[in-house]
Amino acid sequence: MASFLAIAKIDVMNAKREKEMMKIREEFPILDQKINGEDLVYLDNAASTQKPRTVINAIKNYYENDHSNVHRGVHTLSVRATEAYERARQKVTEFVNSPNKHQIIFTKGTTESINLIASSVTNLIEKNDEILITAMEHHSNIVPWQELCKRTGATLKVIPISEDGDILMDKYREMVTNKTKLVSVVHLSNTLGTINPIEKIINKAKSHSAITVIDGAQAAGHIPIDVQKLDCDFYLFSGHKIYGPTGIGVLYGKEDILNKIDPYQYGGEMILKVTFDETTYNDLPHKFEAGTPNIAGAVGIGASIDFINSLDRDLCHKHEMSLHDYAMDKLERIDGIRIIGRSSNKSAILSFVIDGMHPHDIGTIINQKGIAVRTGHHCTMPLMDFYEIPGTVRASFSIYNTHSEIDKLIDALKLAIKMLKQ
Ligand code: C6P
Repeated sequence: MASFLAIAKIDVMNAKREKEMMKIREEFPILDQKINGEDLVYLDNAASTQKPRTVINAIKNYYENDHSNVHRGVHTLSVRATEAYERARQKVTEFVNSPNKHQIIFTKGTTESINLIASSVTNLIEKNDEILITAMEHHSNIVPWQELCKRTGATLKVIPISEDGDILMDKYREMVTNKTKLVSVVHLSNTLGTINPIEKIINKAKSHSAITVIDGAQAAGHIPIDVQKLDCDFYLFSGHKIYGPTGIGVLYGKEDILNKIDPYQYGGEMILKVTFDETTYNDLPHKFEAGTPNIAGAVGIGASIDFINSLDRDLCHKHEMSLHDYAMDKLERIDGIRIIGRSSNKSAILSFVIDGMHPHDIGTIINQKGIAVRTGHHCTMPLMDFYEIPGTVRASFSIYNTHSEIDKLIDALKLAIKMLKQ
């Protein structure tokens, strides 16, 4: 057991760090409000993070001063909008260390990015091929592959996980064969918090020439991403989980495969020449961006990347993990609590169930105390089946949360348990 002095030292370190982080909290206007007469405690960051003033202002400024359509007009506003849109693409390029900016495609979000790939690779998948995913995937990394398998006759295979919530790597290695055509894995599980060993997963898949897809929806805001180092074929994430707006997402792809696969949607912008007889497609990235894009969303994601780049990411990580560990320690002292997801390589996501109590009831009661958590299956129903539970309560922490907010969460949970036991 840690000595009293050691604990006191950790507390001082946490307090010092938290003081730094509180300057950042002031940048998030939404957090300063009451819910049901209580201070808002926002612990639903894995669903969507809140937005700093710089992101809100960038979007406002764009609409107030620069808005027009992109890549179409020769007039000044169209040129400005195009420059703003392409500047955002450049920021994303650097954020993930893509070799160049035409490998960055703007989408609606992670879900659309995966659907795009699953639709566009159809011509590369054949009957008897196998597609591998893990047991902890979000529905958006399951259903598009099921549909692809229906279209092509390929088989979807699921890599099993341990009770703690880690991928069983030995099983994975056995499952990769010459039949494996594509491996799609979540980088950081939205339900368990597990950070998967994607480097090893990608390497193994590549040894059998399988296409690799990494769902970075939860990871991109927490883990620095280097797609060249990872050497994956595709990496994807959503703006709204990295302090940016909703309705904008990113698909990074390797150039050769992006050139090989079919467009996802057809129409304006994605063409070079159209006649009634035939159409030739535009170059990357426009081949995959049919129609007027979410220009303000791109400006917003660009501003969110600037915001992340302004942070001390190591400090942020330590702060989030200190909140996680503090909450875990307090939760484990509550009778009847079962933590779902105990990987030794975790992020600041904490899922749990309480004996005999439905997660929705707990979520509803603690909302009365101003506390926002997510309850339910978190779009990972097969994972819920694996743990034989209907859902979990999930608290997910961000840079602007505080240790005293965790105390409020614990007090509210104790109240909920008391009420639900009556
Ligand atoms: N998870 C959550 O509360 P979209 O909705 O397209 O931005 O992201 C989908 C998605 C894909 N993969 C993972 C790992 C995710 O966590 C999510 C979104 C949210 O956990 C909403 S269900």
